[in-house]
Amino acid sequence: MPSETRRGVIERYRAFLPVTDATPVISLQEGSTPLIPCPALSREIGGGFEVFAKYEGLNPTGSFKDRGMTMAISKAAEDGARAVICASTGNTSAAAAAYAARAGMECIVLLPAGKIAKGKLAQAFMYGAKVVAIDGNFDDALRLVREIGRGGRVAIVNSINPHRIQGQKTAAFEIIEALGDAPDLHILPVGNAGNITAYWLGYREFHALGRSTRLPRMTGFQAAGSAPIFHGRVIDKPETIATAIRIGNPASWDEARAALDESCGAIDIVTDAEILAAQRWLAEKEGIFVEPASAASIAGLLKCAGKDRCAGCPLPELRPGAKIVCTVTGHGLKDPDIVDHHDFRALTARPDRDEILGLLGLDGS
Ligand code: AN7
Repeated sequence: MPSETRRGVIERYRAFLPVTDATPVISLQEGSTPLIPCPALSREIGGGFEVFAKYEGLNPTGSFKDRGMTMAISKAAEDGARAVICASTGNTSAAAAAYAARAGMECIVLLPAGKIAKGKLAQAFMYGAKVVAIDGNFDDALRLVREIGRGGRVAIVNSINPHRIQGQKTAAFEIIEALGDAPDLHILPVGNAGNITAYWLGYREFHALGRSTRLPRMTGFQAAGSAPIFHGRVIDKPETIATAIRIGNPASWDEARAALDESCGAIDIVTDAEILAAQRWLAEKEGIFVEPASAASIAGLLKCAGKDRCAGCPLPELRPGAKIVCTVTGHGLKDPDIVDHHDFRALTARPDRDEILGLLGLDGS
């Protein structure tokens, strides 16, 4: 890849971000992730649409959170912060811990006990964060972080920190540059709703500058058991197998609502079963392994293309040839325990050639 792109989102998009010469750039060369054409998925949904996956799992810590975290930690460093804190369902804490390590800062993460995927927990520990597991969910953890951050001794790096949204909007810039225009439809999973907010900001900024001719319709999918925006009310006990989006009271609720309304988009839900099926489908048919929360966008697209369309579904209104981008937010290796929920079984054999060939039905060939 040309060095032009692989240099981190702050350097790549400096002119569009609130940084100055006085901002120390804390980067792990995040961003510039591939926008992968998905021919099998395009065929599956029909309509002559062209589907792409923005594979954010290829960021340095394996999720889209690195885009916002390079900004949040760089600005914290500029402000002289020595320590940062965040609540997280896993990926934010992994990114915060990594970028804080790089900046020589202390990092404190508040996590819902027992509800963090193993890979993400490993990251928080390995990058040297102080991990506090609380008996509560993400929403409880975020409330506590707001209270602790108020003291001013530690900088909050959750997406209530506006620098996070600024960094994350760069994904929309990259998509416009890769396609030569904005897509017609953008689909993504929604948890705390920072990412849908950030994409909409990025799309609007490039559109206003004449870098794209259109604005995409933003469509979000929440897990059925954790769908506050879809239902229009706080969910006290959110549940879903997609622990990354196990959130009942999103911080960027109003902004997400605005993105949905302004873009003539839609918000809908997918069940855990649909999420798991989509996760496996994408891996088997396109060779793209994503974590369960990320598969919510794919599950959502498959749902829209079926008979069970969401209310206000944009798909039927798209012209043939329309481009659809699904953000797949995190790498599949983040959550290795998920395989227990898929019915996988290895074939077993003695170390014997003929037995193995027989088992595979390749004997006699
Ligand atoms: C893989 O890490 O909220 O709607 O604390 O990890 O911007 O919250 C993670 C969210 C989608 C939802 N996909 O994005 C956290 C956290 C993955 C995620 C989302 C998350 P937002």
